[in-house]
Amino acid sequence: MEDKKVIFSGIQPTGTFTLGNYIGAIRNWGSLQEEYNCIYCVVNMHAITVKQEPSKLRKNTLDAYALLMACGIDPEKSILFIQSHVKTHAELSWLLSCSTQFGELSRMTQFKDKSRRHPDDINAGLFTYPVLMAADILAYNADLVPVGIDQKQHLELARNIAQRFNQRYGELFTVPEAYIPEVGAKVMSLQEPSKKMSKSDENPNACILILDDKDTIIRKFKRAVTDSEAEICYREGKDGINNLMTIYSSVTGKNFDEITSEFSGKGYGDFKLAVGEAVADHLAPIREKFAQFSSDKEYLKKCYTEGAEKALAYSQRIVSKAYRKVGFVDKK
Ligand code: ATP
Ligand code: LTN
Repeated sequence: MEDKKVIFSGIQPTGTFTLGNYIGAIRNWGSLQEEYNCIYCVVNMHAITVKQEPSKLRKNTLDAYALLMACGIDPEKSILFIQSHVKTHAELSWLLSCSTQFGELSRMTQFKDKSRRHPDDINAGLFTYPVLMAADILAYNADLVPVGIDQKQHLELARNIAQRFNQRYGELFTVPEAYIPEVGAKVMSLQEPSKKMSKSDENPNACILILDDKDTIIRKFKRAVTDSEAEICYREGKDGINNLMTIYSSVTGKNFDEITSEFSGKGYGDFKLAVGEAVADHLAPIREKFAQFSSDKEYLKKCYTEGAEKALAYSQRIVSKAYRKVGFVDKK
């Protein structure tokens, strides 16, 4: 690959992607492809840290792959693959887990949240999840990691692990930086705008899925929780409206002042309808491309097989060096 900076990111195949996933992360992935060497991964190994039905996980993984292609990730330009196809991730994860402290992992807010939500299955994988994420990133010596703000803490941990390993065994890993969008780093639930929009929300009106049709999108926005004022402006305490403004800004490119003047004198009903239409129009081409990619199973298979080969070759060089550095005996 050419001598450009390296980008790595991943997404879990835990369901259809939400507008939050799209605005906070995936949308940027496509636009970075020209300027960087991009490596993107469907992280199905992370997904099994919470209970998954095997047949559903298989389908969700392939759908996630096709959906990333529909969102503009081109397997000719980027390395696009499925995590479980590339063994170096699990191998490096073990090495890095021995350079990660129990105390560090105990402080991770995602672990605390997910343990609270799944009290009957607080498994070791859920606890060491961030180590596997660090392995994903460090195995490619990635410079930048485009994610939503909720992943910042995991990224800080990946940086600490890289630095600790380098100090202990000698320079090897690039210390990665988070790449977080200025607007839309955290899209909130449409029903409880103090909580992030999440695929796993039980209330279907809380999140927009990127494959929702136009009527569904508009209906969900019409029901979005706002406030009792009638003023469309970005201000502390107006969580619902702030969220709608963020979404509208992300899909139209307009800034908050422009949005406020566009809707001055208009009511929340008009604004919600405009946001719904703008989002639906923005997502329509993705739905069409998804239908096309997901029906061509052979092409999909060719893409993920080649992606995995490239990812393995790339990461193997770095992981072999890590094996040598810790003192593992060479095989040949
Ligand atoms: P789950 O609900 O299953 O935990 P999730 O919706 O949080 O999943 P992930 O696969 O964990 O999705 O995240 C994929 C990417 O989307 C990450 O970079 C994450 O930061 C980003 N992301 C997730 N939710 C949001 C959101 N509401 N706003 C902005 N970015 C988000
Ligand atoms: N933890 C991330 C998904 C993820 C990831 C990664 C993101 C797994 N490995 C490597 C960036 C880089 C999440 O839940 N969003």
